[in-house]
Amino acid sequence: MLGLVGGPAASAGPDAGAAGPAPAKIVMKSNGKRLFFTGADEVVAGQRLKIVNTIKPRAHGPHTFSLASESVIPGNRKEVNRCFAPGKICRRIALAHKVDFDTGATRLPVVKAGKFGWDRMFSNDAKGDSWFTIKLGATFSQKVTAKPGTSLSYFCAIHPEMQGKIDVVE
Ligand SMILES: [Cu+2]
Repeated sequence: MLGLVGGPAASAGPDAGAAGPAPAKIVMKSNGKRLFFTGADEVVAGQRLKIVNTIKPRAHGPHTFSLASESVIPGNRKEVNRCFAPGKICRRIALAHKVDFDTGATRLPVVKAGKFGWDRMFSNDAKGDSWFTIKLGATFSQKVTAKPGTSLSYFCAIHPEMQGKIDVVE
């Protein structure tokens, strides 16, 4: 929807330190028209959370997996359509990733906020943890460092209708 198609594949995230239990997994998927996240809705604190991009970039361009508080994630069509306006959350996330708006490429595929790992959601006044991907089959995995009891909401800043939530448990 934004013309952020093409550009080099800058999104191959590291999947290092694969010791320990299998990571929880969230997959970016397409069923033709609809784009969505599917996968784990629960993760143990300290477990790894892996994001997988299975959507062909030629049709839909890049995606982000961006932790963001529910209050800033677009809740209706109007908010989705305005998400890239100056100061709005989609633009803020793209800027945090240093996305080149002409090519759709980024020099910063991983935005880190808070502690190491998945723990910080974008809010009205702070950055959150986010991964940018433009390559089919790309994955990114890191530890969930948010406290048990936290509910991490997330969405795609390129297709804000892609949304989900994962609960961090003991
Ligand atoms: Cu997307």
